[in-house]
Amino acid sequence: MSTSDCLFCKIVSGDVPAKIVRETERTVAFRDINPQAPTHVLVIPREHHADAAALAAADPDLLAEVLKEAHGVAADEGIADTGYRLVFNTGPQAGQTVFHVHAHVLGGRGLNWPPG
Ligand code: DGP
Repeated sequence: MSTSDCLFCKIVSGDVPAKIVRETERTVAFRDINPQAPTHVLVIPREHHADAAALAAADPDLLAEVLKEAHGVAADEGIADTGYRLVFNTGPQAGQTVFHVHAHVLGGRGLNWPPG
């Protein structure tokens, strides 16, 4: 998929609105449109990479920054101490629907394991 067709690239550019909660020069964090928990925030790199594997191969420092920002979101949301879950759905069978890498930050309620 080219970046012009990518929903999350459009959120980065401001062409699609989103509730942004945190930003750095290289990342954006915004609330999921269909929240699965009281806190459900997506953290993405501004640059387009299809999934976590592609980002790890292309720019591991940027993947580390996405993770750092995910922990920052948890702290901002007040769930860092109680616990939260970070998820990178990677590929269709794992439920990935948007092919611009994103970390889900989920918390604010008890989370079951294993996931569905
Ligand atoms: P995944 O299934 O892992 O690819 O997660 C994609 C997530 O993106 C899903 O939880 C719903 C969210 N999402 C889809 N479209 C939009 C949108 O237009 N705005 C926002 N904020 N989130 C979206």
